[in-house]
Amino acid sequence: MNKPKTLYPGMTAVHLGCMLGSPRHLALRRCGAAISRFAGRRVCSTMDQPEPITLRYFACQGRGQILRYMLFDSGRPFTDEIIGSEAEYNALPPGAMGICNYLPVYEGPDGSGGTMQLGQSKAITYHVAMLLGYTPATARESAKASEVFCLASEDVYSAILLGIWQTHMTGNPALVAAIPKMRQRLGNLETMLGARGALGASRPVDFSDFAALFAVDLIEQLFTPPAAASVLEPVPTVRGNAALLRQRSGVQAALERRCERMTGCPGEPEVVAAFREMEEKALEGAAGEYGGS
Ligand SMILES: N[C@@H](CCC(=O)N[C@@H](CS)C(=O)NCC(=O)O)C(=O)O
Repeated sequence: MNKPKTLYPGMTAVHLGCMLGSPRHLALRRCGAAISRFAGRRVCSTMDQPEPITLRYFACQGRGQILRYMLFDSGRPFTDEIIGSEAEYNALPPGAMGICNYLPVYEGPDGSGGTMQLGQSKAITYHVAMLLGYTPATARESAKASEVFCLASEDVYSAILLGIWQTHMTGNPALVAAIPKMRQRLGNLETMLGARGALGASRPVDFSDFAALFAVDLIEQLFTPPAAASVLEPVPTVRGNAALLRQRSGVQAALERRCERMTGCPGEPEVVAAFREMEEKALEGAAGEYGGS
């Protein structure tokens, strides 16, 4: 047997094999375009690709979801390459995971007439946003979009994704510990988005809006419906913007194809079920929590 490849500390390719996808992930899904198998990997691509773009990522939402939202929403032809099994992971050609040896990886135009490979989900977000017209026109607006993006990604959705991982790996209720600040963080998101103006009325969609949408997505997937409603009720701009984005055909295409798993954590269903037993306790701690991360 091959020696397992080390992935995260304390985690091996054997874990990866478990963490990658339920049978649903491994099935071919409709994507409103051509679906084919290429080099053993599941691939969805739109037709008539003038300049190919490939997004390569695992069969989970994780650090790929806002990229998928942007790419689908743009209508730009791209290949959504989903690595759905350990065998597919092991069959990746050298260099497919980029310089960081991580996914997601972007391959496509560099915006300067050439092509490039890019790793790191945030760097990919900034690049794809620039390429596809999701970067605000002024430096000020761009900075304000980054502010929203950083809050939504680091303080909301990465906290949830890492909480799921840590809970699985340590057996501690790390997810519960990540939740008390969610109301405060969503409140900050509400203030920031409110200050920028509601989508459609005063400004076009930019990359940060997809990050805010994904934050809402994760909260709705993680909590029971009443708890999600109680967290989202006080943030009408966040909810309203998410609802507007979900009406867009590209976002709907991305949602139709959305991976079932939030993370690739092998124990995610159990972690989430256990969390729901404790969600009330987690939310009780939500008042008056400041500082730290
Ligand atoms: N900071 C990186 C983190 C990427 C990352 O942790 N990727 C994980 C999957 S979500 C991965 O590729 N794990 C496989 C490995 O470490 O070999 C980013 O934001 O892109």
